[in-house]
Amino acid sequence: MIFSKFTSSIGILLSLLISKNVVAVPDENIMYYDIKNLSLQPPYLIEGLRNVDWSFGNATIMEINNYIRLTPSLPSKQGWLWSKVPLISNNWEIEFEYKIHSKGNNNGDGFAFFYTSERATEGDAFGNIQNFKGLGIFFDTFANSKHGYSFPRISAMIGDGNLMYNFENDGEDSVIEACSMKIRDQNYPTKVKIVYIKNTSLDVSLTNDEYQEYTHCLTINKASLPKSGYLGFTASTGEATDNHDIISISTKGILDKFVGKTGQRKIYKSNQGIISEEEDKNRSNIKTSLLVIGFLLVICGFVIYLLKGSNYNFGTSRKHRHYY
Ligand SMILES: *[C@@H]1O[C@H](CO)[C@@H](O)[C@H](O)[C@H]1NC(C)=O
Ligand SMILES: *[C@@H]1O[C@H](CO)[C@@H](O)[C@H](O)[C@H]1NC(C)=O
Ligand SMILES: *[C@@H]1O[C@H](CO)[C@@H](O)[C@H](O)[C@H]1NC(C)=O
Ligand SMILES: [Ca+2]
Repeated sequence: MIFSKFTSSIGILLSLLISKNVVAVPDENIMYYDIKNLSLQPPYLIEGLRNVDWSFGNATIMEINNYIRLTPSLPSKQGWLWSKVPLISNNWEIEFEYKIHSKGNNNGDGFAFFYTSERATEGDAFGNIQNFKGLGIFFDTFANSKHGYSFPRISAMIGDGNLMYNFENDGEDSVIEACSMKIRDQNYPTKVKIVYIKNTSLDVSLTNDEYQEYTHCLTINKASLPKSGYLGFTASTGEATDNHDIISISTKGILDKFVGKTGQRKIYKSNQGIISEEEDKNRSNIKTSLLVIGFLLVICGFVIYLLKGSNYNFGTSRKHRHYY
């Protein structure tokens, strides 16, 4: 009686555990912390006509509730948007939304994201200096020379202050990793995610109309960036033109104690192709439930052993008594 009650309650427990909603998994959010002074959402202008955390210049305009237009679709423009404070986290994740679009047919040149020691210094690398110190990721929509790959091209370079980004060959001398993907004239809002784990890896993934989940673009292994860096977005046009709009920026620090985990997960992702966050979570859910089930089975076995043991003793002692 007691035993059958016990097994049925174990059965209920097990079935509860197998349904994944009941399984306790560590909250993934606690490995991140939001960095408000390096993030940006509409309305962009809060205090009068200023933004307290970001400044912008040259051809760049802010349409208060809609976008920050780095350049309009007009010839020979350049513009910039830079954070006022540097990012100082060892490990971080930056997500931003952008839109590149125009009515014309001759489109370019593109925009760039920077994490650099200097800020707001204008030049010929999509509106920023060519020998920046830190990370540059270029969203290059115009092929300035011939290549064996297609455009638009997303490419990454880590500069030391001497290395130059050469726009005439689309950075071929200095780019470390790159991928080709459609990034202009998309119907849906498009996003980029950049994850940096100090001295370990830098990952870039993005979305477009075709890939609405984050899709891996490039990884730089053993990436090492300056200890702190300002965040910048710059764009330029020449004869080829586009509107280059930044819509939102979200910056998060990743706590050091979670780095091994995140690093591993990222490597796992890039080796195994793209696994959505949801699938990833399910996998760890299953792992957790298997562990819990295993543990319960051991306890269950132990209890059965004890119950059987006492039955046996009881029986034998009775037999004993009978025998005598
Ligand atoms: C920006 O925010 C981060 C984290 O929230 C903080 O550590 C840092 O001191 C802030 N910087 C400035 C200049 O306020
Ligand atoms: C603004 O951009 C133009 C190119 O469009 C450039 O020639 C000019 O030097 C820039 N202005 C400033 C103040 O840097
Ligand atoms: C990271 O790399 C830099 C430069 O390569 C080096 O000076 C530093 O000691 C490294 N830090 C860690 C924690 O490995
Ligand atoms: Ca180019």
